[in-house]
Amino acid sequence: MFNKILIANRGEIACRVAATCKRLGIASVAVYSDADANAKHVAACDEAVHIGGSTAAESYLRIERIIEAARATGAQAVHPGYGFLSENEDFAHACEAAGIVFIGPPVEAIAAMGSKAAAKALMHAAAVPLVPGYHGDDQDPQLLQREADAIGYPVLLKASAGGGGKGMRVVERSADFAAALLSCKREAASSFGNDRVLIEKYLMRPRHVEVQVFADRHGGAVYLFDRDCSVQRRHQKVLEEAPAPGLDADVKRAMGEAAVAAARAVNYVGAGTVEFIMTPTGEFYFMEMNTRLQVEHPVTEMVTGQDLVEWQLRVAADEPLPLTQQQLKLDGHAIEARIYAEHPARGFLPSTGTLKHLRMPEGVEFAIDAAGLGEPGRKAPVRIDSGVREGDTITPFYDPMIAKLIVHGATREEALARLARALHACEVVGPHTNVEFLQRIVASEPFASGDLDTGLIERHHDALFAPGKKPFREALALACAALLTREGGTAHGASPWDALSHWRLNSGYTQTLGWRMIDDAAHDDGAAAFTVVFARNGGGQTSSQTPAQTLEHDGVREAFTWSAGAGAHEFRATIGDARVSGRVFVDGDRFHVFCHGEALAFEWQNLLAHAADAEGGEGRLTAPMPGKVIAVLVEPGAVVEKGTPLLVMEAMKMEHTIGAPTAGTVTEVLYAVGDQVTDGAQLLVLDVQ
Ligand code: MV4
Repeated sequence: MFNKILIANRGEIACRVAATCKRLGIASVAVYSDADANAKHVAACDEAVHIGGSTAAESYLRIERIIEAARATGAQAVHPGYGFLSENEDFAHACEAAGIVFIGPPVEAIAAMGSKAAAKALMHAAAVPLVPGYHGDDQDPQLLQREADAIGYPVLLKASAGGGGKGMRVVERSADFAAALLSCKREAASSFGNDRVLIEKYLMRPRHVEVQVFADRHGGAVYLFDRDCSVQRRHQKVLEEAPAPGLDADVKRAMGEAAVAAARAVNYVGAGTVEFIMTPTGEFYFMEMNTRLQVEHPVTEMVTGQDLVEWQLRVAADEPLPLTQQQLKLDGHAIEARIYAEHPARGFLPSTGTLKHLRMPEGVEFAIDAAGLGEPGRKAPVRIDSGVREGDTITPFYDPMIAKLIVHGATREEALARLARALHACEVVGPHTNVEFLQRIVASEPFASGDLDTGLIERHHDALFAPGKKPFREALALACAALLTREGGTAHGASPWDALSHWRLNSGYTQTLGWRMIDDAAHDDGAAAFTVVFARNGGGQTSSQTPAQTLEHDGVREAFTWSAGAGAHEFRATIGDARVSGRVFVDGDRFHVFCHGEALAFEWQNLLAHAADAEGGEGRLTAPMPGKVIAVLVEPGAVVEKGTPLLVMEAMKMEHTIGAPTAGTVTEVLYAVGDQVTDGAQLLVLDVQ
C-alpha cells in the first residue's frame, strides 16, 4: 500500500478521499487554487501545494503542475476524484510517464469508453445488450436515413463523442430526419470537434439504472449492485439510491453480470460505473461507462458496508479485490440528495455567496466515526459529505454543491422517512438552495412509491413549484421576537435607555414593525410588504382579558410572548394558542427563520429610514452574483420601460439578464463588455421619472 498520495481535486470528493487516507494511515497531499487557499479540503489533508489561479484551467486542469506537485511532495499515487482530470487520457498517461500511479483505469480503458460508437461496437462483441440502432463508421446521410427508417420512429440521434445529454436529437418522422441529422452534426462538430453520430430507437419513459463495478489486476471483477439515478434535471442528477427499487432478482443479476462483461471487454481496472437505460418493463441496454468513482458512490457504500475509496487504493497498489462476488451482500436501502447553492425559482441559476449559517442534520461525516479513525461508520443512518463549512464562500469558479445528504434504512420506506426528516433539519443562510425543492420531490407520490423515470421532475413540475404552505404566523412571531430582542425591547433604538421606554405605568405602548416577506418560491422583489403592531400593556392593565403583550397583523390581534432559547439564535414564542421554537439568523435587516422544518425569511423595513428614502427615487441595478459583463444593451440617455433588458452577465457558464426594475432613463452605464464584476456591484444608474 502507498504511504503518501496526492488528491488532484477539491471540495467534498477531495475531503472524502482524505478521510479514507487518514483512516488507513496514508499521508495525503492537497492541491489548491487561489480561491481555495482556505478551503476545507486543504485542511483535511496533511500537506498542500498551491497550483495556480482560481479558474479550473489555471489550476485543477494543469497536468504538468499537478505532476510536479506529486513529485515535489513524494506522493506515490494520484487520486483524480471526479470531474476535472478524472477521465483525461493525457493525465493518466502523464502520471504513468512520471512513475506515479494513476488511481483509475488504464489509459486504454478510458479511451475505449470515450467514443460512444466504438464503445457500442466493443459491447456488442461482449454480448452486452444494446438499444436497437446503428453505430457504424459509414456516415453517408442516405445510409443513415435508411438505417433510421429500418429502426422505426421515433429515433434518437446522438453525437458519438457526446455525453451528459449534449448533442442529442429526437426524430419523430422519416421526413424530419435529414434536417435533424444536419443540426445534430453541426452541434457535435462545434461542441466536440467530431461530427460522428449514431442512431438509436428512442425509448419512452426510461429509467437510468447504473451498476458499480470493480476490477483488479489479477483477473478479478465484481459488481457492487445497482443504483437508480432517474431523478434528474437537465441531465444533472438530483436524487440517487441503491439498490434500484422494484427490480426482479434475475434482472438485477443479469444487469450486474452484463456490467462485469462490459468492464472485462475493455480490460478494466479500478472503480467504474456502467450506465444502463431501462424500459418500464425491465429491459436494460448499455448506455455508457464512467471510468471514475462517481458522485453518488456513497449510496453503494451504505448498502454494501464497503469503503470504495479504500478499494480503489488497494487495487491501484496491485492488491486483489477485498471481496468476491459471493461475499458481497446488500443491506437495506440508501438514498442520496444533492444539496446545491442554486435558485430553483430562477431556473436553477447557481447562487453564490458566503455561507453565513450552515447547519446540517446530525450525522456522520465521510463514513468515519466521531474519533476520525478506526471503524468506518457506514451504517450510521445519516451521512453528510461536504466540502464546505460555515463561513466558506460558494464562488462562481466551481460546482456549487454544498453537501450530499445520504441516508440509510432497513427498507426504502425507512430511508425515505429519514431523508425527509434530515432535509427538514438543513439550514442555510447565504446562497439560495434547492433544499425545499428536494423536500417536495421526496414527499411527492411518484418518488415515494418508487415510480421512477427520467421525466419525473418535468411531469410534476407544477406541483413541485406550487406555492407552499408555510408556518407564516409562527415564523413571523419568531422574527418579531428576534427583532425586539436585538433592539433591546424596541425596534427603533438599541440604547439601554430606549429599552426601558416601553415600560409605562398605567398606559399601553405600541410599535409598528414593517416587514417584507422574502419568498424563495417567488422572486425576492415581488414579495409582500406588511406591518405588525406590537403592543405591551402597562403593568396595571394586565388581566386575563387583556394579555400583557400582543401582535396584530392583518387586523387580527393575538397574545404574544417570547423568550430567548438555550443556544444562540434560538427563540421560543407563543402566538395565540400556538407555541413555536426555532432559530433566527439576522443578516443585516434580513431575518432568516427556521421552524417546523421550514425556512422563511423576512426583511425588516425600517419605516423611518424608508420614509426618508422615498424622496430619492433612484433605481439601483446591481450584479446578482460575481461574473462577467457579456453585453450592454443600452446607452446613457436610453428611455426604458419596466423590464427592458439592460445588460447581460455571464456567471457560472449561464447568462443572466439584468432588466429595468421600473420605467426610467439610463443616466450611466458603469461597466463595459468584458469587465469582471463583484457580487452586489452597481451596474447602471437609472433615473426614475
Ligand atoms: C436515450 C433516451 C431514450 N432513448 N436513449 C440522456 C443522456 C445520455 N446518457 C443518454 N440519454 C438518453 N438516452 C434512447 N435510445 C433518453 C435519454 C435521456 C436520459 C437518460 C438518462 C437519464 C436522464 C435522461 C434524461 C433525458 C433523456
